[in-house]
Amino acid sequence: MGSNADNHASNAHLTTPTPLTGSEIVWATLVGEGVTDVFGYPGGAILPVYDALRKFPIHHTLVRHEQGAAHMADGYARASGKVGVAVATSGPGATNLVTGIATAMLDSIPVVCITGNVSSKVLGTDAFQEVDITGITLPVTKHNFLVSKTEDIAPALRLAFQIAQSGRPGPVLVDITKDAQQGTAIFDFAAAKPKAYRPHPMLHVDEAGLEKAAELIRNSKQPVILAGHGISESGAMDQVRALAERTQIPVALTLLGLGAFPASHPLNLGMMGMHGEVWVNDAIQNADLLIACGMRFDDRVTGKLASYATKAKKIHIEIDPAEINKNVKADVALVGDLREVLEELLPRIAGRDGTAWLKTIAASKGESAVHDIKNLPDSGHLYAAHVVHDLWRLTAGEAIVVTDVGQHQMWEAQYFHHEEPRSLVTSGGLGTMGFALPAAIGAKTARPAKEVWVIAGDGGFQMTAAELSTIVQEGLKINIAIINNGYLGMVRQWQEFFYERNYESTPLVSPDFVKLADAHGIAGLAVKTRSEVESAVTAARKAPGAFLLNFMVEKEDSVYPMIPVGSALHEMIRRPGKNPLIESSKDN
Ligand SMILES: Cc1cc2nc3c(=O)[nH]c(=O)nc-3n(C[C@H](O)[C@H](O)[C@H](O)COP(=O)(O)OP(=O)(O)OC[C@H]3O[C@@H](n4cnc5c(N)ncnc54)[C@H](O)[C@@H]3O)c2cc1C
Ligand SMILES: Cc1ncc(C[n+]2csc(CCOP(=O)(O)OP(=O)(O)O)c2C)c(N)n1
Ligand SMILES: [Mg+2]
Repeated sequence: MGSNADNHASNAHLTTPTPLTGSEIVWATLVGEGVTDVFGYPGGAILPVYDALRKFPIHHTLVRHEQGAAHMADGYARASGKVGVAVATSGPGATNLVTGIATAMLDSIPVVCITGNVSSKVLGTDAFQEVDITGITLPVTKHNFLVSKTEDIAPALRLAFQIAQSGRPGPVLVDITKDAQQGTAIFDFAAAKPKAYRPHPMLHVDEAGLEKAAELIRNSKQPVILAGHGISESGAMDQVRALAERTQIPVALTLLGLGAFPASHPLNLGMMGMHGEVWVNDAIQNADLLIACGMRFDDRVTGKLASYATKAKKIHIEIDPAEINKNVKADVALVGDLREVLEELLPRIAGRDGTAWLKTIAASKGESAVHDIKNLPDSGHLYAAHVVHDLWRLTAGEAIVVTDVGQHQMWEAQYFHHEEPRSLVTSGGLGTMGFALPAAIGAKTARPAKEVWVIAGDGGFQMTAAELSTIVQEGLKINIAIINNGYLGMVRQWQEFFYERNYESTPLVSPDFVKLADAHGIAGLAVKTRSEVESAVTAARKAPGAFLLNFMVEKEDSVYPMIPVGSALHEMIRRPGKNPLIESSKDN
């Protein structure tokens, strides 16, 4: 643990050009960029940087595995909107970051990773713990740098922060050789400022495009807004809401869009895609206009492209020109920052009557809700849906939920209703198991006043469970819900549906998670019945420190509905049988 807030010497460096070592320049630049927290793990090639940390007001969280550092920086960024920072040594330290960097890349998260490397004189000689980490991370970073001169450190780091946050956000890696860390140069923070960010030449919205979009909206009878992750990244929540309310157009959300438009809003339809609600996907398939706001038509969202929303014109509002016409052809592309584009579009849009279309959707909703299991009377079985639903009821409006990847992630998306942006932290694009526990540490560090819940599967939790020690060392109040179904559940579900129930390598033996927590000094409870859920959640919330709940849920439950890979959006697998699995949307 290293909190160096009582050292004041550093800030003066920001205004007066001063000779500093490369290591000091690293921290002085981070201070100048407003960084207060970093997540990392030391080693020989980054040791000069660690040695200089005590002089700067930056808190360092010591992780248990560098993958954790990258996920923590990522969770920090997702929960706060700020840049997350991870630090690691050369060789294995750097390669351990890679999964976390790729996770941030796929979901466009601004993260800066700083790695040490061997001295520039021995670069390329297979020196001890030398890897070409800029080469390795080239395809999973937005940009990366190999810095071998002390005077280049500050400009590279400042540029890294600019690149990570500008346009479509993403991870940037700065690899600094040991001799550059040890050398001395004049540190001039102001002079190291990157040139003003020049948006991509295509980043402009032309009058004609705006007019065409307004006309399509005016003439549409069955429009749907597709709300994505770009809404929270752009801060366009108010503009999207204004668009929906003025035009009475219903809003379907991607997994990463959840929270960007309030779940309780009457125009909110719910999640679209592979495990989205049936009425949402049906509305998209029957739409005559889709207005895509900061979403990239992922294959989990579109299903089979050839039969995706064939009757609909598409307006695509998106900051990255590479996303336009990548998966789905746009009739109108408005390339730019979503909030800015909507601010230009909104004055051109008048009110319209959406009653008929909203009625049609409401009619399809009644019988096809996914809110089935939670409406069942208590049969003595504990379903994950019960757990997530109770968690939502008890923490509504308070909690940031950080999920892992698998069935529990989808049940969270279906049964936890997010009202605010940045209240769901989840790995969508890479779908990285092991993400939740470390990402929650990042989220709690960024927003200490918020209640933070991890919802993880028994499989994914074990991938990064070592970070329980980090929680204890940092004294963080994080609540952990393990949805323990004894399986790599999502893979088991695919085996059930598509591989004749051949449960090869998916049954999973786990430790007693409550005892594991206890060994770390973390309190916990096992929960086996539905009637215990509420009191257990309340106990966890009331406990002063971290708390782990091991929910022993039904082993072979599946996530419904589901679009099989390669099928169209309307070809969903529905929950089999009728009673007692009643499907109704009454209890939401
Ligand atoms: C097991 C599993 C199941 C899944 N099932 C589903 C499912 O059923 N439904 C579902 O929706 N997803 C599902 N996903 C997630 C899915 O894989 C994608 O991650 C998700 O759909 C992407 O959502 P998005 O396009 O909103 O976000 P991103 O992939 O983050 O894309 C955001 C887009 O917004 C753009 N953008 C960023 N900033 C701005 C800005 N300022 N202005 C304008 N544009 C901006 C970016 O360039 C990018 O194109 C699943 C994932 C897993 C692991
Ligand atoms: C690092 C990694 N390895 C493999 C996978 C493939 N995978 C996706 S979901 C899943 C099962 C997850 O099991 P568990 O954590 O128990 O969650 P559950 O689905 O049971 O809720 C697997 C293996 C993955 N997403 N990430
Ligand atoms: Mg499991």
